[in-house]
Amino acid sequence: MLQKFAVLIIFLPVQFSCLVPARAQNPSASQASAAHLDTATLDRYAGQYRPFDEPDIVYSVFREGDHLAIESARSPRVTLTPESPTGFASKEPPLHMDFIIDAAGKVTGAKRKGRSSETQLERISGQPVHNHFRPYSSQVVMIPMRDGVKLHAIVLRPTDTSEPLPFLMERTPYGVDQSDSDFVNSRYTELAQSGYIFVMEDIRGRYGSEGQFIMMRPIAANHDPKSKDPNQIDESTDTYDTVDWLVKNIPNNNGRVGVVGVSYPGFLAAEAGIDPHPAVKAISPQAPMTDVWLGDDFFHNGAFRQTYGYDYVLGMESTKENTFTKLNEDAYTYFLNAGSFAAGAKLSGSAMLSTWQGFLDHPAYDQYWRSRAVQPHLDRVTVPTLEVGGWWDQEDMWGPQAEYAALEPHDTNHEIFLALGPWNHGEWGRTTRHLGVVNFGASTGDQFRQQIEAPFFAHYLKDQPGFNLEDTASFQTGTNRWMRYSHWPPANTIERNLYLGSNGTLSFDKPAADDSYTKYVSDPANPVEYRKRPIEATYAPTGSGWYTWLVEDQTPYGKRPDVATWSTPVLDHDVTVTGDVVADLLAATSGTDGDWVVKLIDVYPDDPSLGKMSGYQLMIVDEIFRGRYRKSYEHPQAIPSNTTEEYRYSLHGADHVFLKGHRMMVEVQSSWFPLYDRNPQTYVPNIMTAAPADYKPAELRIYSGSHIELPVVER
Ligand code: PG9
Repeated sequence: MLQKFAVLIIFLPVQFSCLVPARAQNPSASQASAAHLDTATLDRYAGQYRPFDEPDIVYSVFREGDHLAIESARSPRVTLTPESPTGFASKEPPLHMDFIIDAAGKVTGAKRKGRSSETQLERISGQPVHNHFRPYSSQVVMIPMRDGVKLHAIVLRPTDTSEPLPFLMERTPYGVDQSDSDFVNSRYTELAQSGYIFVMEDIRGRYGSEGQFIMMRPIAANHDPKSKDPNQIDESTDTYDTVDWLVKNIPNNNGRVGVVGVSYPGFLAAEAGIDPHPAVKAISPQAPMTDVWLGDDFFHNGAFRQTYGYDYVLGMESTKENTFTKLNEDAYTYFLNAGSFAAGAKLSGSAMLSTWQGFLDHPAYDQYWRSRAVQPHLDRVTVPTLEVGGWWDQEDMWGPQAEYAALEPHDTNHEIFLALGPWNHGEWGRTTRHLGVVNFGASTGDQFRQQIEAPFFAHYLKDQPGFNLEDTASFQTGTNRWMRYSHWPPANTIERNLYLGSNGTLSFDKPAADDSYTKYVSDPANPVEYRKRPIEATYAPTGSGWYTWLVEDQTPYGKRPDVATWSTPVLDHDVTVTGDVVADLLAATSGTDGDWVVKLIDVYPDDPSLGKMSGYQLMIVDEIFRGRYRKSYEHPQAIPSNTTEEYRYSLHGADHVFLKGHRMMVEVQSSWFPLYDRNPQTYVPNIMTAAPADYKPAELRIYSGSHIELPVVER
């Protein structure tokens, strides 16, 4: 989670993510010229305003001398300088407010323009309400590790109490300098109100910390705290040494430490639970990247996430600090013209970066990736753990479910918990009812933080009552309600197969055994775009469709001749799918390698009263599989041409109700470009370095009997 902009959660509703790049200053704001307005004019604007589509966010505007100021319950005060009688602006964060005045001269609302979003606000009261941020003081420390390297951290403590408090720590590669009182109040609103000694630490080799950064540093064999062997340090030992130093050196602590983080910091939170320091009493890995070859950031089932690998590594390994601003052209064109990933990396003009080299040298699941995987180390419960994940997490959807699945069998004391919601990467940190255009009816992130996350840490770090989660909290989509389960996936489901029949039919009835098939031609010269073009850089400073691509309307893609589609009739009853969904394809290719992408889609009725959701095709679960790995992830093999093979793989968990009146749809395609690199469809030893002549069209056939395995809750 890149913290620098997290303080802008409320001001940047679309952009808040775990990794949001540094942005250029808004030129129109910096060029704004001040206008002088009298106090009576300024006072007219005072009041509360809220976005029409996000009623849980309430901004208060009030006069401060000859300026206006704006704040909300989760965002610090920003001074707005008058530019005109109705227009006000701030340079940093870039923000414009244009007030709307009706014919009677009454201020009725405002247009609010942030870095990359514009919102219409209605004025709901003439009385502003000030937020109540708890005051925190901060201290910078350098913490010695067992090998002598010192790590930079900021320690923040509430100044309004002298009681001994627990620590709540986030370790991060994304920089901690912005961690002040406003930051913790905005980012960790409920936890900051509760009161913790917050510790924000730069990991080894990043920002203010010494030592060398190694992306997803492999877990060392020896975690003996007395060892000083520089070859036996990892993020787990660095956490151990940090905790040891904190409890001994920061006064007035209660001897307990919690560790929290989203994404890379989520991976770091999980590492805090591997041979933990005895003071670590609770951890919450949130969207933790867990195995970047099997299912998280860099590969999924062996298919390489080219644009993500390119952008993220460039942003992280070019310098000690984030530089996420490259690639100004449509990534589809850039990577198509480049050819292979090796050619794309060369074209960038950057020196070869360590993890890029890792991609080139280790396309298969070898020791390089296995040594970075976390789940094999989760073979016992060491500390109460709250795993958190989003149904539409575009980066680390796999990790939280995989970590829970690894820990749960060892959970004899009821200390492993899971929260799953309708979120993209880190969205539970925001106040919003939406993901893209999909409205879930409530600010589910607020509900999670208030009812699950804050009580979890208060219970284990402060012995406070209020944490009542038995095991899993899941926000069920479709019905849009929170469910609680004693285990994930819950046991009360029946596995039912949804068959991909001939002529695009999709049915729970098994088709007669025959050799019918559906076919399409996949041409690497014209791969299926994974989201609307132009495809901006992952964390493009001007905004990017990356954050919401998994909830994008799939309608345009099904119209392509190289996307096969199956659909049920309109449902005459609700179908509830709760648990892991699996694709089982019986398929053949005329080539010798190939990718399979399977998507399970909820098709909304054509109904104008649904507004933007009329006829919408919403992906519920989806996944890719690289054919060469069908027998072994470590030892790829060519696919025999025109021969039926079975491809059975997980599309991951869902808790979704396909409502009566909707249709269920399945799509299969063989490219998802440029997020995933193109499969040449001719077997080559290393796709990363495939030559232009290796890329060939292939005919793909999906045979009768292919199906999706659904865990269905019977009516
Ligand atoms: N998804 C990012 C990441 C984590 C781990 C490895 C690579 C990338 C992140 O948001 O931190």
